Amino acid sequence: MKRILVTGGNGLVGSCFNTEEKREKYTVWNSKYCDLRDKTLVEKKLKGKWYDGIIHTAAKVGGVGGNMKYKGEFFYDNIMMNTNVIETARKEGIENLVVFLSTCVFPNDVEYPLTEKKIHLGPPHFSNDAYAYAKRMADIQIRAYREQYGLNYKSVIPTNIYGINDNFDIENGHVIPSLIHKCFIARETNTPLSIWGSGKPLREFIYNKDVAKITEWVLENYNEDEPIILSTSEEISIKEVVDIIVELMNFKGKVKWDTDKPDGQFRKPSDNSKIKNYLPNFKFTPLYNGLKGTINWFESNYENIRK
Ligand code: NAP
Ligand code: GFB
Repeated sequence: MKRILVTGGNGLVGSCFNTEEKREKYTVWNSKYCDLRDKTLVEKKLKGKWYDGIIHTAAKVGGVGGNMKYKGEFFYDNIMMNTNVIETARKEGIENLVVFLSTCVFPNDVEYPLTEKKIHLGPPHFSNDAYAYAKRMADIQIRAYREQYGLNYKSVIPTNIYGINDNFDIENGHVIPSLIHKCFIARETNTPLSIWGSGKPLREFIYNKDVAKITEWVLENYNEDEPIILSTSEEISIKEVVDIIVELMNFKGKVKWDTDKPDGQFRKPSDNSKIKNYLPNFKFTPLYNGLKGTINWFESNYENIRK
């Protein structure tokens, strides 16, 4: 494919395509260029533009705190953006498209590990149900468009993603960017580092650049009705993540656990055998190395980061 459109070009995943060396092949949109909730605007911006494919990363995204506080926006913004982009791409005759779901869309009460076939087998966890159902509808729209129009539209299901260009918003962001930002402030102000919850929940983290590389492959090579999980299938506790961040940021102060804050879902272990079968030699970035790179980038770009 020669010309690919990427939405959410300023985001954690989209920014991986927003680089000098990728400029020739990838066109990136951000929310200032086109508010994807506005169908007329999406149609106007895409009219007559030819792309071999679209990587649709744009979304209303946040951690457990943001998801619980802004359920209405997480539902409306995501269902409008996905519906508009998928339908307008169809009308413009664009044959290949990837949308992003998330492992939090899976049912909360289902036999583990999570596999692609289990996506609609029950209600998601209450802490992110609005976001999860909006995302599930993108999977339904994708399958419907494959069936009626024969389009090579598909979806990927990443686990928790982290890396440079993340959103370091302490209240509404995800755990890794929030902890890096809070640890920085605690170190600079000699105050305790406050962690949400018990530290017992387990998560699987995947580096944003790995997600981007695999998504490039999915757009150009994967053609199945079923979505595909993007995961290292390596679970780690929040406590262990805190220990690594504290070590890498050389924080010597007190760490305190704020159990009034939500633990969210206890775990969401995923089976990555499908993507591993397709890409048996893919080397996932080890969490320790990814965190080290993200923290160095955070410290040297603090003034200009999203926070
Ligand atoms: P992100 O960093 O928050 O980036 C999302 C981008 O979407 C933002 O840069 C924003 O653009 C754009 N956007 C938001 N509202 C928009 C609107 N109304 N119109 C146009 N653009 C809009 O998100 P991410 O972490 O890269 O996530 C990428 C995809 O992966 C999303 O679909 C997300 O649901 C999914 N996902 C994320 C995670 C995770 O842990 N981060 C895990 C699983 C799945 P501006 O910056 O220009 O406003
Ligand atoms: O990343 P996070 O907000 O998302 O939280 P989820 C992960 C875990 O980190 C939870 C703990 O157990 C939190 O209690 N945690 C500890 C913290 N300290 C903090 C902190 O300072 N900030 C945050 N945010 N967490 C999200 C879904 O769930 O996963 C989204 O709500 C999305 O929709 C995302 O799917 C990938 O993993 O709990």
